[in-house]
Amino acid sequence: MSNTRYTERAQKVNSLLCVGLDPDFNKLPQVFKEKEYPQFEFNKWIIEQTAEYAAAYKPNAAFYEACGDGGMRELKMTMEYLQEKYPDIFTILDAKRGDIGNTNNGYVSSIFDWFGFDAMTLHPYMGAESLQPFLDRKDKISIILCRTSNPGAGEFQDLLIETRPLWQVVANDVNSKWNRNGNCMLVVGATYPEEMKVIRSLAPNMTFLVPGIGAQGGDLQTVMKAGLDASGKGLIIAASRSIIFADDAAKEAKKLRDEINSCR
Ligand code: NUP
Repeated sequence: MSNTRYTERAQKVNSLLCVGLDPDFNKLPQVFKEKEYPQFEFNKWIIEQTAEYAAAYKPNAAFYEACGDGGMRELKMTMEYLQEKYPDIFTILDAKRGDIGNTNNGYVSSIFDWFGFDAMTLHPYMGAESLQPFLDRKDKISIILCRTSNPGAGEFQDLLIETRPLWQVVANDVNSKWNRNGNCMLVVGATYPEEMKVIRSLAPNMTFLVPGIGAQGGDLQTVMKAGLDASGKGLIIAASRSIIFADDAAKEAKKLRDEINSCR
């Protein structure tokens, strides 16, 4: 099953940590800004420091798109570097894609095949029928937004559909209908642990990608209690800024990996 690439890596390094590669150009140390490939060189430096603690890496497309064609090239260089040096580390492109089916074929070709990512984030707004090109890829993972971490997440996600909020409908339907190939995961923000508890009960065996620890203030212990599955797994704990812009990225990654493990 496609899910196994994540679980095998998590097992191998005893870690549920995902380092977010969000190299906001303005925040890069000056030495990197002056290089020919600033975002790539920064990522390479971060990867070298954090790889032993990382089960996954998650670049967010926005920070690369913001740098134009150079950014896209450096995202590709980052992927080539990971594939060559750390082929067993799970890779997620955070881009929250989703369009009509025919157009989604383009995203599949680009993100899964050309870049070679193992997984990408998708929004469910256009329905399972539209996402079929992603869901049909048994060798890749579709990570569906369920309960996002942002303060205004509830504007639509809390709207009631008969008696249940939309985020519960998404959790339920992805678990029971969309996941026929066993290749779906859910995005569940660390800032909403009560909702996470409910989502775990609706989708007991599904893996959650959990952003919101670190810069967004999610509480790790509460999240781990709410989200772990029955086997003490089922979570990908993602942190970007709090690791990559720390004074010592290796120390910060190790600390978070250890804190996660002490809650398992
Ligand atoms: O609900 C979400 N919240 C969120 O922060 C879904 C996401 N994909 N993200 C992404 O996770 C966000 O765009 C960023 O790439 C990362 C969180 O970064 P940080 O707050 O750890 O720096």
